[in-house]
Amino acid sequence: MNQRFLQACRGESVDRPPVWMMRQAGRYLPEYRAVREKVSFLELCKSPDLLCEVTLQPIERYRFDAAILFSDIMVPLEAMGIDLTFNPGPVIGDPIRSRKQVEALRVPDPRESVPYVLEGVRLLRRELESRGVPLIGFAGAPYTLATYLVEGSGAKQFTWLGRFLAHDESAGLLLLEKLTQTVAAYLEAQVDAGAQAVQIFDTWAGNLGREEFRRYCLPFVREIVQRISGRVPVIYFPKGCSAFLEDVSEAGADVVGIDWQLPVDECWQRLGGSSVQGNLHPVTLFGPESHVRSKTRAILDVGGGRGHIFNLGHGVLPGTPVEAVGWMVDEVVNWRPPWAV
Ligand code: 1CP
Repeated sequence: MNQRFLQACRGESVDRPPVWMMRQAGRYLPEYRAVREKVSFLELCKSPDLLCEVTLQPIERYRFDAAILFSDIMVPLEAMGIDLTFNPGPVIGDPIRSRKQVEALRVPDPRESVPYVLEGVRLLRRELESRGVPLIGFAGAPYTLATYLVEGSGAKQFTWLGRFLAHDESAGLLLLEKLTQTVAAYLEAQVDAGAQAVQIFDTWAGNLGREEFRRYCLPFVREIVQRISGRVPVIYFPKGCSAFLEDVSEAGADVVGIDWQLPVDECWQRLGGSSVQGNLHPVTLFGPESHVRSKTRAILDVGGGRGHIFNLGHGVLPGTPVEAVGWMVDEVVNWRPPWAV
């Protein structure tokens, strides 16, 4: 088993940083698009065999040090009583905008509501064992999930959620609490099924100011981290929050995912102790080979070594050239810390 990724999560020394890429399994790979021509996105997420196949695609193509389960952050919410479709992003049939709707939401048992995800995790562990690659499970953070449930689809300003929290904050907090219970049980079930680390995606946390982050993200994420972190490493990725990383560190995650706003070494200092994951700007991969390689090396030279997991600063973009991902991975796997040369 390649232990590099799990060791780096725990801040142990490694020969070189591990590398994987957020959204590594969909979007840019022709072999993914070939599967998607045959089935809808939700059908894919609900088929253990297909989700397993798609998870393995980037592992077959590149020397990634970890695989991430193929699913979507919205999948575990359907059984709360949500009418969920994808076009191509999540679309909610009856957006949650009243206390009554929040009260009607259920907190499902994942073993009953998403058996296909858990079966997919078990299948993947078997497949990945022979390849020596660990498996990362994931979920959305409560605030980010709430943006979709309240807005009804992807949005830019989150005006409905802001309005809801301003008019009836206690109902909004109850929604975040129900999402917290759903996500924690979902991640626990993934760990029971074999996930060796988990990542919590808080893609829209950066829409909040520090005080709102402390009120609407931090306590809920901290509760989820407390339930999982003793068992497997937890990565928390609150995108756009580098202005208040000291507050982010209070979530207690083993690893903090960072976007491209600050260099890795400065994030380490401000986080005080956790490992850091990131942070190549995804647009870099549209540049020529020399550009991709030098930007990758620049991050390794400030991060590198202990407590750094190489990744992009957000998900790989649709249309990213497949060769560019190869150049990036090649730089990481051949990099050695200066003290080892
Ligand atoms: O047609 C398709 O194939 C659907 C496109 C798609 C895919 C490939 C969606 C809809 N979700 C996914 C998979 C997915 N989503 C993964 C699997 C792993 C992988 O691609 O390697 C993961 C980890 C996610 C997580 C996710 N979904 C996030 C958090 C990460 C991030 O990128 O910020 C978010 C915000 C979503 C919501 C979502 N689902 C799909 C889309 C297009 C979106 C974004 C909608 C928006 O614009 O707000």
